[in-house]
Amino acid sequence: MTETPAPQVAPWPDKPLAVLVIGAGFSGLAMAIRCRQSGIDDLLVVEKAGAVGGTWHENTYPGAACDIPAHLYALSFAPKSDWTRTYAGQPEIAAYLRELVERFDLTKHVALSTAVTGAVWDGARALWRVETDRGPLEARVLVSGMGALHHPAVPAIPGLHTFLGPLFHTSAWDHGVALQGKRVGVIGTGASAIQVVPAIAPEVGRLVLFQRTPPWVVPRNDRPTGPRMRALFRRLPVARRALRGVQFWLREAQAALGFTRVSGLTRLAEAASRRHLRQQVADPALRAKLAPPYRLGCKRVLISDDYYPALTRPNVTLEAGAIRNLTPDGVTMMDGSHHPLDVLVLATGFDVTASLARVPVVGRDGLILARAWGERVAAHRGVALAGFPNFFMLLGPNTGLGHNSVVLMIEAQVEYVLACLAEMRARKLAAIEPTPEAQARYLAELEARLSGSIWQQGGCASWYQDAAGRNIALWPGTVVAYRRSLREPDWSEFVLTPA
Ligand code: N01
Repeated sequence: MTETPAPQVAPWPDKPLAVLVIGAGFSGLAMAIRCRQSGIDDLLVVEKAGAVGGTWHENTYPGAACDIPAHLYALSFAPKSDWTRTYAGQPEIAAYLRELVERFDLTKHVALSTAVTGAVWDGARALWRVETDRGPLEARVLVSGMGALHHPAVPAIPGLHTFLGPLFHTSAWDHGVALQGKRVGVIGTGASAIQVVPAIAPEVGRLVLFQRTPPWVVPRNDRPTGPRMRALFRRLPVARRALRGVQFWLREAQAALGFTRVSGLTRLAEAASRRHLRQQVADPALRAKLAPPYRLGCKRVLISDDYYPALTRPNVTLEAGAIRNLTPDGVTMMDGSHHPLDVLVLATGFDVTASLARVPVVGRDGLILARAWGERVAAHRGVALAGFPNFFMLLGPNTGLGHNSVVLMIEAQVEYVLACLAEMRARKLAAIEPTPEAQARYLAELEARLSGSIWQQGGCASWYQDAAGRNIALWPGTVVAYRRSLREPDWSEFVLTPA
């Protein structure tokens, strides 16, 4: 009888690691791959889920897909020739991320089902003491790849928990709940909702979509990528790179042409979106409900070819009034009307501040991350933090994008961290952290660029903003400009502590 080989798992380290990465999504895996390629093998990625993939492992709601073309949404050093569509669906992206583990021989570097519960900087030993639900770990350098869209925003609707039917958030879809023939309510009309609604509308009995603010929607033009095209990309990598280049520069041009401001480009895109609405929705009353009352680009611009048509189905109702409360059997509106429901889906997005500060991190002299961020969530160049030596964040504050692939931002940050690690080795440093002055200067420049931006001036509120209305999520420029700002770390911006 042949024995089944035991699955390979990361051995639990018994001495301080060179690098500990939290999270095995795009950020954590990119960091791990590039560390190994740079000769850093003393590395562990801890992931609380039972599989790698991060947001692409967790968001399995029907219709989940990426709104950036697949070739552009892949890591530059881990291309994939055989994406099956222009825009990949969640299963294909999650599979891509899982395959990276084997492709780059990461299995023994990834500890799954391991949640980090806290991290404390030990100044005397110049290392991070990290608590996990599987035991303690120590590491010279701690990298957070925890992501910003992670902590579900549960709306404060009175009576929410009195609803007796199944109720779940899009990021924790309950696949055990059959929707066939059911009366289903969906609250929210963001990127998640516009994918869920067309995916489930044909199977449910009735769907009521509760809209607070209508989004701007533009055409998606998604297509399958046929076997010939895939074969071409496999045989001729230059063709794949050329396509990725076109996809990249088309998006960069939008930012360069002023998509971060109310501009001529805004008016052009608004006209295209209104045309899209006119072409897809014949009923003027429904069209009026779907007309956004703010400037395009203020919230994330949504791309879809099947969202508006789904709203014209006879079994779908768009409810644009304000919700008063939930009852055990449905949703009651401010005007007193009542929608009886069997299932309720919260497509209400994420709490960015809570996501970023989820794990209690304590830096130098007992400085608590949440307290350091009391004034404003911020990081030097979006990556490092004054008061937190040898700590780096991937996709940290103000490094998300509205116009291009965030994978490009992650890669720039990973290279910046690697440059810091190389400098630490070369100069035999015990610790590296940005100076408070450099961080404050960077933040002042950022704030100046954000103050006149469309996200602040476009007449909307969005998840990009914190409770005080400041944009803490997006980078206000091109990817090229961000990459340039990270290419050569300026060591005068750092406190370098010798070993
Ligand atoms: O969340 P959202 P999301 N009563 O915050 C509404 C990424 N993503 O999960 O606009 C009624 O955008 C809220 O209304 P309003 C992407 O970066 C990417 O959809 O605040 N409604 C809004 O309509 C995206 O931007 C993909 O007035 C309430 C909705 O809930 C980010 O994730 C796919 C409410 C929340 O929309 C978040 O998208 C999916 C209340 N009390 C997600 N509270 C890709 O394709 C909130 N709402 C890559």
